[in-house]
Amino acid sequence: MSNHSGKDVKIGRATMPAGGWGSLAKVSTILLDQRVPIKDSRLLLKQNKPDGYACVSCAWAKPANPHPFEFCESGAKATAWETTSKTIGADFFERHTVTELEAWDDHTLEDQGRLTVPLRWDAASDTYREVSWETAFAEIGATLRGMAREQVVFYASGRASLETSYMYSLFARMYGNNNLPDSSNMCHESTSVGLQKTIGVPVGTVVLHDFEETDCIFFFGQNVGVNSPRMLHQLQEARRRGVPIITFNPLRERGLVSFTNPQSPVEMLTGHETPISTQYHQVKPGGDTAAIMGLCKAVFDRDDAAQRAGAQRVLDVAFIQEHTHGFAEFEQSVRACGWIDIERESGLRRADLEAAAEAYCEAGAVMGIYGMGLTQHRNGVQNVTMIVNLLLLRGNIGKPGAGVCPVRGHSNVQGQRTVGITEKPELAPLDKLKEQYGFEPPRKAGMNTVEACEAILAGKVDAFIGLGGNFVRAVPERGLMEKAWREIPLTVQIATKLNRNHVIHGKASYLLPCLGRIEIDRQAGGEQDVTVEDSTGCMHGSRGRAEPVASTLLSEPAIVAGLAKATLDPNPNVDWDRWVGDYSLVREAIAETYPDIFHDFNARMWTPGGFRRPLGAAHRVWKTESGKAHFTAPEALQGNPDLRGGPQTLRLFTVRSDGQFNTTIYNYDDHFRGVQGSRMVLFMARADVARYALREGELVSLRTAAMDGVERRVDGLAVVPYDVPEGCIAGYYPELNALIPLWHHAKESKVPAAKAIDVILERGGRLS
Ligand SMILES: Nc1nc2c(c(=O)[nH]1)N[C@H]1C(S)=C(S)[C@@H](COP(=O)(O)OP(=O)(O)OC[C@H]3O[C@@H](n4cnc5c(=O)[nH]c(N)nc54)[C@H](O)[C@@H]3O)O[C@H]1N2
Ligand SMILES: Nc1nc2c(c(=O)[nH]1)N[C@H]1C(S)=C(S)[C@@H](COP(=O)(O)OP(=O)(O)OC[C@H]3O[C@@H](n4cnc5c(=O)[nH]c(N)nc54)[C@H](O)[C@@H]3O)O[C@H]1N2
Ligand SMILES: [Mo]
Repeated sequence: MSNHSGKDVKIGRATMPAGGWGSLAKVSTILLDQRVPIKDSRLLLKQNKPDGYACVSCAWAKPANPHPFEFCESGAKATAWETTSKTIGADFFERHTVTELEAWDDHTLEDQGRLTVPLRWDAASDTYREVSWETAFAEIGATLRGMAREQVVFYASGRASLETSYMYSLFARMYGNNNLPDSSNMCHESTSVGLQKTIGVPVGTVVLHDFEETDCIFFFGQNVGVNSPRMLHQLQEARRRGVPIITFNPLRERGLVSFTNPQSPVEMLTGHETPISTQYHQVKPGGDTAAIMGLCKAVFDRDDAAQRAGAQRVLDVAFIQEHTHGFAEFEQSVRACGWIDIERESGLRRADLEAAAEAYCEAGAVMGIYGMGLTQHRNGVQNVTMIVNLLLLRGNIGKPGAGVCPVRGHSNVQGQRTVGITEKPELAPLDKLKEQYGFEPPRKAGMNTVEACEAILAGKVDAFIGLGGNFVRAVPERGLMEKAWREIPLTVQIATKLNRNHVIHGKASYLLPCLGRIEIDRQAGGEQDVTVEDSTGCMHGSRGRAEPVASTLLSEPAIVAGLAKATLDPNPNVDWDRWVGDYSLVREAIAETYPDIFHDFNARMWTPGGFRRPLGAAHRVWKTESGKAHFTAPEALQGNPDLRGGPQTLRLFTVRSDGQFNTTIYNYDDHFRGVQGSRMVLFMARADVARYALREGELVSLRTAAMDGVERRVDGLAVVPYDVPEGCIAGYYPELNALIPLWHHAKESKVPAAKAIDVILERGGRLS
């Protein structure tokens, strides 16, 4: 099996804008590769439509009046990947031992197709063997019943519906713990913490309509062309109105530079491109706090000048007075911060930051959009609170066209948190659950992702249940984690496709294959619909449209119910079977637990554009400690306070390509960055390539610059000269996760700091 090491790499020029014919060609290739039946390729017309299914790719908002083709290259790939006609059953696993499968790469594992039968690992033959659903549930239930309640982890990956997620979190709490880590612990937890404490909501305040009224967009560390391409429609429309888009990103991302709308025949034929970013600032990884300090400093300078000239103030003084707290301290910290420090830590020049601040000050309504480039840092929460600071200076929260817009990842990751998948007991309505179901919910804090990893390393996790995802591949500290994983007494994975976390498994291991959201879900009460929450806090119905790939699959609610019934003592207030027969009953239960958000859930779930959850901050009602929006003075400007190597270190940040969805690797190409045939590459500034006397395509190794006695290295990376700042290199997640120490995470949110890892480069890299 090829390991697709850096030696196979072809480096070309990335000539296509985002969208465009290149994207369309990729869509048809993947439909063919995955042998998607013709009738199912028409499914794409049902994606993100009022009577269709919610795309299984990203969480971007779904408009009330969708485009005729409300899908993008990424969504089409995700659909093809799920509705593939390739399947693997018991015979596949008889032919391949698990040890053999471990040598297969991520792409090859998933490319085998959909899992179709429940499987249990058999130690004697080292193979997965088919078991009946009844046996699987009974055995897992019996084992869980005998375990220490606080040593079982219930992970969720962000895709499962609101209905499944509600049932899953109830299962965990009835079992006896709050160990409900979620992929958002590796993703936007910095947002949930940072926004909650500053503006009193854990999610963004922008809705689609705001794009029509905004005057200026600040865009930090999010790669829209690859990771949320449908948002390009809103950005393109804003650009047409002359709205400046000011981007901060160390890497010149093709999709942030220009866009061709694949849904516009004229643009496709003429090759017309809309330039997306009007200013592009190549900030140093981890330098955003410093950059935003610079922006704020320039805003204060302009306000000072206005006051001297007797002109209108630049700060929104009335808003600051009425609505905010902590302004004086913040102002002081900005004024005390010198441009020399700002320039050094951000890697940007004062004049450039002043130009960005000018656009900010001239705009009536400004949005701050951001992604993993801000959250996955030691100071990830601070980066988020810095965006809030910038917006508050001119009253840019709680008015049309303005606000904060974190771009979420998985298609229901935000919703899973909303309906109870959280390790933080204070965020779950425990008293309400007690009253509704008559049990004593656990009050002790559960484990988040990093804490679950720590407990696994310490041998303190007895069982790990995964509702989707590829945990061991997605987390940091690969070397130690893979070793410790094999010692977990029981691992259970509810999944659609075979992945690394199935072949690296616990001492007892089960794979439970489920229906995907695109598939028709038939239950006792007829065909069932589900719901999801998008990135803008809007809830949508979703109806499966494709024939299930196998009749042996169970739905996610049915699997969660099966596990719960086999594990828990019967509770007269929870009828798992009735819920599985009719998901509208689960929605009624959700509405009873969360009446403010979900009242009349069944009646409202098909509202075009979704129904919006109430968000105080969007109306300037601040549910914070002080009842006001909080300015927060930053603790430090440095992006990487405790992983600072010497001058010989490079700062690595990990990114995604258009050929992947997280650990799902569709192919080895990155057509936006012009790389073909390999993901084992390092994007490096030309000046650094010269400084190290390297050749394009030469293989090198990376070693983490941490003095903690753990050897972390990755070999066989091909050098690709690229437009990144000097001293910084970029490479792919998940291949480079072996380099991230587990303790290298955001301070308050514990999101692994995957965007700034100080490493040492060694020449003559071995092939891995
Ligand atoms: N096709 C596709 N779509 C996806 C996914 C996928 O893998 N493939 N994943 C989904 C998920 S779960 C998520 S969370 C989202 C992720 O979507 P994004 O938030 O876009 O995540 P990344 O691709 O990891 O990186 C984001 C960008 O941050 C930049 N960056 C890195 N470090 C810094 C920094 O210090 N400062 C700034 N300002 N920028 C920086 C990188 O160059 C990159 O362009 O996408 C979702 N959608
Ligand atoms: N270095 C580095 N590490 C990172 C990141 C980074 O940017 N850099 N990003 C982090 C982020 S933002 C995230 S969200 C995590 C992602 O971490 P995870 O969410 O754990 O990983 P995924 O790769 O999305 O999971 C893919 C698997 O989910 C299963 N699956 C797919 N669809 C379904 C479904 O409908 N139901 C069920 N039950 N299973 C399904 C399939 O078996 C597939 O193999 O990784 C994090 N890790
Ligand atoms: Mo994510």
